[in-house]
Amino acid sequence: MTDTAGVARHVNGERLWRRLMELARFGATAKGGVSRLALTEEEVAARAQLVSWGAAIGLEPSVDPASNLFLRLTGTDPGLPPLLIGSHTDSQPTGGKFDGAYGVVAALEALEAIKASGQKHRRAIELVAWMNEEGSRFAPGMMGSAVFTGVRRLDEIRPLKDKAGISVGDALDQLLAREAHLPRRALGFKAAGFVEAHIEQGITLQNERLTIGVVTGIQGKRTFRIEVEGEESHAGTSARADRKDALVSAVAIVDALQKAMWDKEDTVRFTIGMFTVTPNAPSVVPGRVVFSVDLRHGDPDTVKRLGDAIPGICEAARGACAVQVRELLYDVPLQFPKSMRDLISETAQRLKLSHRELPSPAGHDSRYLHYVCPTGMIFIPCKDGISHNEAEDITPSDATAGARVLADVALALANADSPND
Ligand code: HGY
Ligand code: MN
Ligand code: MN
Repeated sequence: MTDTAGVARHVNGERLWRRLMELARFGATAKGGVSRLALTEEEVAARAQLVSWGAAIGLEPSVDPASNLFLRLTGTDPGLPPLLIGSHTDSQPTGGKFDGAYGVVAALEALEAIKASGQKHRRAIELVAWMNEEGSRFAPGMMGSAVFTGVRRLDEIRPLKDKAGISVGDALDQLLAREAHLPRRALGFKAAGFVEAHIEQGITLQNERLTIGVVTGIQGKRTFRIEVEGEESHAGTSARADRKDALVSAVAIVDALQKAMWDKEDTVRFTIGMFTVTPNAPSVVPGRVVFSVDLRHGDPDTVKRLGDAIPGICEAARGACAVQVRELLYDVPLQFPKSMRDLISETAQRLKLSHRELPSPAGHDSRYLHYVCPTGMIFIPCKDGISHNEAEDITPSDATAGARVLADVALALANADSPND
């Protein structure tokens, strides 16, 4: 095993924190968060900043047809599949400064530390910023990593539209035109492995006063779009008996779903986060309601049972309206390989950082990379477990600790064999 002890000490916590704060400027909100939706001007600017930081340390940029961005630190054997480290730069509309951004900036810091250490590594190590992890502007999320790993096809996602009717394809073409100066990369090259550093987005590490989370896996997730079709009519003249009120039906469906998904152990994660009423006018009986369903659980049978029940529940509660249920995503629970978990645990141990294994209730691009290469995740605490919220916060020391573990793990993997060699 390569002696990587010397790498972590080259991680520069002040530089890491400064870059995190600088990246947070792109899409900064008044409340201290970020709104940096996928494929927007804000994200183009954030990516340009990453490329500029990378250029200063000799990282070679490239971008694939899904606009996944790569910054490459070459190794002594360029023929080997590279190790990938990174996360995402897009955020929720009222997101925090660290969800995704921490993993990308920590990866940059790890590359800079590895280079500064002078330690040799056989395979290239590439920072990656995946396209549209959050799935907020364009649903479903994790589009860039899904296309990179073959879980989805690019021609399947290009027609999908945001609320303004802009397609992924048009937004992609615009961003890629702005990055015409960056070398192009084929879609879906072989990777030796993937490691993602991320904030926990939960409260376990804070409660147990621990610094590093060794992620065991990711819970299952199913997302749906529910469309309720009624009939617009005059609020003053149409009788209740004659109405096809899409809002009344949607509320009945939501109530029935909430009741069906309720569990006394409070382990089912059921969320209706998006809810649009059309025409959304005070004196018009709503003709159409569209809302999202996000269902998650750690047990595969529960995810199957509850998700499969959704269409029937909607049909039974629709009242005078019609209802259409579209499933957008069905991801089963997964466990990361023990070899990756052990490497992260041993590294945290050697760096004398308190740590424990724990699952990820939140979704990550690591899910799809897990399907094609050995994958692991490193968590750091986030204040009170708050995330997908402008108040999201971490400490500089935890941020530095996570980057130190990432740097050592990356160097070790860059000198290890991979099943993809
Ligand atoms: O929704 C998720 O779990 C991720 O944070 N996008
Ligand atoms: Mn994230
Ligand atoms: Mn997120």
